[in-house]
Amino acid sequence: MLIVVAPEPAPDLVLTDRMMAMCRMQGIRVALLATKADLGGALAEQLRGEYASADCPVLSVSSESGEGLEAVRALMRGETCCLTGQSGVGKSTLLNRLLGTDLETGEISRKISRGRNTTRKAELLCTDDLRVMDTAGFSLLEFDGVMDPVQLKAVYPEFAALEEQCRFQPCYHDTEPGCAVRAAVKAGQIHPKRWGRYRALLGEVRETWRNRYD
Ligand SMILES: Nc1nc2c(ncn2[C@@H]2O[C@H](COP(=O)(O)OP(=O)(O)OP(=O)(O)O)[C@@H](O)[C@H]2O)c(=O)[nH]1
Ligand SMILES: [Mg+2]
Ligand SMILES: [Zn+2]
Repeated sequence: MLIVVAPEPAPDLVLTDRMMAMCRMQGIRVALLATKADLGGALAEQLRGEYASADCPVLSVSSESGEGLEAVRALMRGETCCLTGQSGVGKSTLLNRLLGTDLETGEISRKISRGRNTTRKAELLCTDDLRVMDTAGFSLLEFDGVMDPVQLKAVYPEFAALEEQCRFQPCYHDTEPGCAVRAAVKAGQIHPKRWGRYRALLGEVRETWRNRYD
């Protein structure tokens, strides 16, 4: 799964982390594509910082200037891939550049700085060396169904090596005393924003779990 993020529309990394978690629960490998790099390189740099220990490649690419296209192609070759991400980040534009297709693309609404949901269906496109699906963008995404809260931390690779040092087992790496993950955040080994988003998602999963019999 190639999760596409752009400087515009404004990135919502909670959506990114939710998608990443959902993919990993299904055994799907993920990469982050920081696109529209022609608008500036700050986003790719930010993502490289926040996802440094998240076990996913971060690629910087621009469909406008052509920067990074070959690296994306190399990553995709020999795999069946899917592009996902907020509406308007440039998924269809990127595929047009990579495959020479003529998928419909759409302007971003100036007023609300959001995509217009131009792509409305998922379509698998194949060339000699690429198999890739374009999908409809979104601005909202929910976990489907009830999940035991301990399942969430299992899809954060940055926690794996630390876990057995936590004082409590199982530890949710939230507010527990003696949590090795929180210590790693304090020590700068895990990015505080990535951990903060994990805690937000954990809160949500717990809430659904608590109300599972309602
Ligand atoms: N500057 C710049 N603009 C881009 C780039 N890629 C796409 N865009 C613009 O971003 C807008 C949205 O592009 P789309 O390809 O339609 O975005 P999408 O992700 O497919 O959107 P949905 O189909 O709605 O999910 C268009 O106006 C594109 O021209 C890029 O690399 N640089
Ligand atoms: Mg599209
Ligand atoms: Zn912990």
